[in-house]
Amino acid sequence: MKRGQFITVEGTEGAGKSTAMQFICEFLQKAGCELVKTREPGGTEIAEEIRKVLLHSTASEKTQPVTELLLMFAGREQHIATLIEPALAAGKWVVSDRYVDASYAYQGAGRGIDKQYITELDKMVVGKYYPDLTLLLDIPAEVGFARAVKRNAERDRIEQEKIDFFVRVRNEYLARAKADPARIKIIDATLSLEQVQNQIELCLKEFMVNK
Ligand code: Z5A
Repeated sequence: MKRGQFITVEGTEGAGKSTAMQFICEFLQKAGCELVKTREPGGTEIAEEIRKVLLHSTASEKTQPVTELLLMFAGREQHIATLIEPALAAGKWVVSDRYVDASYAYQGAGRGIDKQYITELDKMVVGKYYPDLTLLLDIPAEVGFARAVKRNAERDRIEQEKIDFFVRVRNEYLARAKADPARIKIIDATLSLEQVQNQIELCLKEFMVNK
């Protein structure tokens, strides 16, 4: 059985990931791919429980940055073993709304945790389950913020961070894309929805030609 392909979608707040996820999944399904749509934090029953602690805890104490990092990787371990690995082995395509790049961006650059610790967890938990393609929806923090405010949804614990936090997150995402241009494709998310979708479609077509 030919192994499936693993695609992740990343970006800062208000970049339009949810909208892009829908477009990507519809495009791949039309192309005949058998698909599993998932997300992080979350994706499996236990990982979704961890997500609740991470994003919507009502505890009065502060979540420590390292606690946040370890919970992200705990959920990821569960996600890989229970969903990602079996789906890929069965020849399915997995599309995840966020994955390991987010830990470098948010916990590394955002929270200031030493990259070396993240790299160690990455080796231990992710190992060979690296995405084949990552679409990075890139938008300046203030533009993304304005969109997110307009959307007017309830903001989770991480979304309540200040703008500087999201500037650091964006810069780390861009640095990672620069370091690994074969895997991480930058999508200009400031453009109209149609233009964003055109860029995504081009990347997907190019990716599929080589698969
Ligand atoms: N996190 C972490 O810290 N470490 C990790 O390792 C992982 C995650 C895996 C939850 O993520 C949090 O987890 C996240 C990072 C952290 N915290 N933050 N911030 P999430 O993915 O569940 O939550 P989110 O970041 O808020 O994503 P979202 O809900 O998918 O929002 P979005 O990217 O902003 O997407 P959207 O809802 O599609 O778009 C926002 C608005 O813009 C909406 O009104 C759209 O209609 C509009 N939109 C979309 N595209 C366009 C264009 N092209 N033009 C104009 N308007 C547009």
